[in-house]
Amino acid sequence: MTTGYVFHPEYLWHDTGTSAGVVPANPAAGIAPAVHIENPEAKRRVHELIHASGLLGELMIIEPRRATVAELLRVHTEAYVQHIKTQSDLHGGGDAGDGYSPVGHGSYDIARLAAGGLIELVTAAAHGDITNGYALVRPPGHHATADAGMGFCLFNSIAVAARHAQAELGLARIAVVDWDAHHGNGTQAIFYDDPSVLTISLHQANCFPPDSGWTTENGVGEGAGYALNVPLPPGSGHAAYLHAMHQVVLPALNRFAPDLILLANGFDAGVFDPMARQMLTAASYRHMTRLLIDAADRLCHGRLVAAHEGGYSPFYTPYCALAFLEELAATTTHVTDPLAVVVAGYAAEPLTPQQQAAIGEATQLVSRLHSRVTTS
Ligand code: 3YP
Ligand code: ZN
Repeated sequence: MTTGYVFHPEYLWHDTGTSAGVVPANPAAGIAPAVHIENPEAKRRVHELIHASGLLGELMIIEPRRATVAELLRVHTEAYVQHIKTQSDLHGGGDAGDGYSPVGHGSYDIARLAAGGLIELVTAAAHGDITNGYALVRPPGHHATADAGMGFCLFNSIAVAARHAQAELGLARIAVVDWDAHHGNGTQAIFYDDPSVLTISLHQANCFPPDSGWTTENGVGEGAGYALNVPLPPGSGHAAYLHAMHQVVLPALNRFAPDLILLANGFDAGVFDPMARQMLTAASYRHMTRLLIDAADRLCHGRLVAAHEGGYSPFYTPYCALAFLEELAATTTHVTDPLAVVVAGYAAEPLTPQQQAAIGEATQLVSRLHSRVTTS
């Protein structure tokens, strides 16, 4: 059992500039320059903790490379790839599309290094060099559609890696689990009519993008049934997410029987995160990870490959990520969640009827998935 790890200093050099959290600075409108919420700090601290805890020494380092244009074009349009390059070539940088997604000077190459890092990780998993792995990348990707960047995302690294796995690595059926606090709308849209890629997103209902990620979004054409959404009420935490894992994610994975599980691994459903109002703890992430690992062991030789997405609390994201990665590597370090005592009360919140109803609606849809598992 070997766990792969992808990281590169350039991931921290993706420059999101002086936005006031989310919106571009605009003195005339009274918006003073500040720091964009998707800045290197939280992820730098994740990497440092992986190193300082000793965990790094137990991982197989996988060197990223830049995804080629041909690899990006399996997912994105030529015009969109060119748009990101053009914005990236500007000295002051530009935006990927929605005004919230800065493209720093040079970020085109860094976004290609993020997508290529995930390609390399999936390749190592397919070849059996690693069992599972984690790519600590920036910029994130799960909101990016074929022809538009949004929500801080430039290229959809998970989608690029999924298409690469199908085209080059003989992995035909791919499940994408997305537990970032926001809807994985880009990944969903890219595979919406495709039954070979199952997308499952757990997220805060009607958060970002607005009016996106409802249970009724279930796939179209051949892909009908192969997009699943669990829009959880704001304030959902340990009990709701674990219930959703047991009632929706695991049964859907069992029926779909993937050759590979990709994880859009956002830690912004953590209780201290500024960009959502969910209440997961490091222990919640550990527990959810355990469940996915068990599913991957049962279904696809343990092949579970994660890409970092959101997670904006510099002081809590690192402990959620460490719990996740310890679990992936089937080990522990001397570092424990320093806030465990503080968050214990949140974790004990019981499932509410609203959460149960939301999860129940998604559970109904799991039975629409054609089951490939033959009962013997
Ligand atoms: C993008 C603009 C407002 C909310 C924000 C969400 C980014 C994110 O973490 N997506 O997963
Ligand atoms: Zn997010």
